[in-house]
Amino acid sequence: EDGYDLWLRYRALEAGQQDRIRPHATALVSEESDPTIDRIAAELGTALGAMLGAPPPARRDAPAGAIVFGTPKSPRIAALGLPLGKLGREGYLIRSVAIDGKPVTVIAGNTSIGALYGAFRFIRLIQLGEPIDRLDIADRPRLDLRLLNHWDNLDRHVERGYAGQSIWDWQKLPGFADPRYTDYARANASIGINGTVLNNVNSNADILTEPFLKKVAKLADIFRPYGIRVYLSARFSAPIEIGGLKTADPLDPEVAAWWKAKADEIYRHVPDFGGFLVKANSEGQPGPQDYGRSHAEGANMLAAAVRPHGGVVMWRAFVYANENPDDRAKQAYSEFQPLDGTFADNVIVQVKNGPIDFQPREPFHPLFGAMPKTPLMMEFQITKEYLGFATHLVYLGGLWEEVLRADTHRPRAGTTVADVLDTPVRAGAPTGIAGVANIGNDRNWSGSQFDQANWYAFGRLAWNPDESGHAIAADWSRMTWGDDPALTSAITGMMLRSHQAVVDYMTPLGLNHLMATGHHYGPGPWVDDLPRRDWNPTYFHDADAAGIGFDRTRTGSNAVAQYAAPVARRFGSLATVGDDYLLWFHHVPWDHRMASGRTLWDELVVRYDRGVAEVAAMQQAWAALAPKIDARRHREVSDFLAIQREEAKWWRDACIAYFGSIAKRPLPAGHAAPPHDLQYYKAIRHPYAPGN
Ligand code: BDP
Repeated sequence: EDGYDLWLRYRALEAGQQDRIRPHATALVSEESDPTIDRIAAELGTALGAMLGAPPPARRDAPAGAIVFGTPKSPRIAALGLPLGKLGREGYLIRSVAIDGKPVTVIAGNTSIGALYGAFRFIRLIQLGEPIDRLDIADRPRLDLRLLNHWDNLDRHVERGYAGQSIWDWQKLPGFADPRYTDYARANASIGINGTVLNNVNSNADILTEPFLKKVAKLADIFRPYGIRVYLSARFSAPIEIGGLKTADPLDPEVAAWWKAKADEIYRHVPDFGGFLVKANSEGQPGPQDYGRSHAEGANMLAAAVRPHGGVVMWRAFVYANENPDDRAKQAYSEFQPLDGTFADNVIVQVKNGPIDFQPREPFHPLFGAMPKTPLMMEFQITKEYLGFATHLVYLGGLWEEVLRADTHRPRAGTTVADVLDTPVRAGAPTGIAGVANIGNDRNWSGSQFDQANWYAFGRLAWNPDESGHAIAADWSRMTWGDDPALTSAITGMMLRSHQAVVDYMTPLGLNHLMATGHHYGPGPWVDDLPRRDWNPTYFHDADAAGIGFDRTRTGSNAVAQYAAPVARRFGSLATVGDDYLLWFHHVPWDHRMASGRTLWDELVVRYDRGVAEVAAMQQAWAALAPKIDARRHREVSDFLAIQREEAKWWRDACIAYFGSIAKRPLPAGHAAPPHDLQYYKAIRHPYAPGN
């Protein structure tokens, strides 16, 4: 096995289980015909065929044990009078019912897409060994837009991508459509993803030209039956680059007219095009501020272009412009919060989970809850840009759960980030979540077997942000590695500890942004020579002889004030901030007494060692699973864990060597000095890091 099958692995069930399922899978029955219904029939056929030994036959009548699927357009389903009213366009119902006195299972939605999601859920029940004889399940997604963001360039290089090249083979499209596009759509539909932004936010305007739109249309045609819409990252200066205009000023009528015509053209190719994602005035990208206009003026102009077609504009709040703000963490809030209420109603502001940039751990972004009149969507990063790339085993379900459950106290205590996301700001306002994809053309899709779990978990949390990261990990493990309780408990154990492990061996206690120059991979906490202050790790950790940490309290940048008062008080006080965000918000003396009773310096060392030890524990746990796992995948993971261990050690040694040179305190008893001096770690040059 090479991992290509993902969680849709559909291995034969053991005989007893097959015997239990077969009486409830005697036939596949549908009275409708549309491309999605065809896909449901195919998926149920493939899955049940593989798990039971033979696919149930398609039949027009509904014999006992049939699986009847579709919408109320099917007379049989309509006659059941199912309570589909509250399930919306994408919800489904799975029920054990009687038709003409015969027991059957009905999988129904208001649309065939709803039924498709129901079918994937039904398959999952069987994969997980759940009983299927007395089913009564009703479910619908909590968020409207559940999107992947591909940071894929048109030359197939993937920014921050660690799984090979882009899966979009633009050169061969539209003439040749890799069958893999269909498997991509199946996998996404199985977890409820309903949209995909095909190209990088650092966008190339060429994607909006006719030849590329034909390629985009081909992908859209493949994805449509799976309920997946395509979106594109739009380059704000496209009217100049491909339109021959002299300006991209959003208030210039010619510019607005150009975008309107461009949108009309896109919709001629892709009638259900989802809309644009825009990175503007950030990291050198063009934007409305180039013309003295606001983010809202830029977004609204684009929104007007797609509005007649029902499209949206997702305008990113990740602004990291070429000025030197007093605190980088404050910039998005400072620029966007005052614009609340000024965005058109088909604009959604897309906010990263934390205020800096996908660090191993960040407090939740202060914009969540602070723009009550503006739809905000979450941007998570599935690709592990700052978490060891594909080789480090880090399960992100826990990190995301932590963010989604954080209490914003806006407007009141108990309003979590998830609540902010899934409560429309007015009737009909869009809600959503995006994940920066970790998918490439590697056979295993994600660059590592375990990174598939992050794609999977993202989809499950996008469907229901209240799901538990633990439960999702267990489901994934059972479908990916085999349904054996000992295996599941060992694997989920590794996954659940893995996030804290990477935090500990890279950036413990609220530290962040410590990587060396040119990549986001290895350690470089000493780096202080980059032209912008807020590019340097020394800016982020601010270590000196007295202590370490970025003072974001009132005595410092006062970034805490961007949070609701109770949150600001908690983060702003040394007594209540807790270990996780300590050095994010405070500059703390090296001898500060921690909750553990240790000094801060000792605790830092203990954390670094704990992180490395956790990786060693994962290696051991994994080694013990060899008899239960196919050789190829087992070896791949073993090798990756060995790389992770070495690199965790590298992070630990380099950071302790450097911070020790500033703290000038002895290592706590039982903790070894780094094997080399600081110069050695400073001299390490990483020859090649993918995805930059
Ligand atoms: C940073 C990445 C950079 C992205 C940027 C973004 O390093 O490659 O372009 O975020 O989100 O994390 O726009």
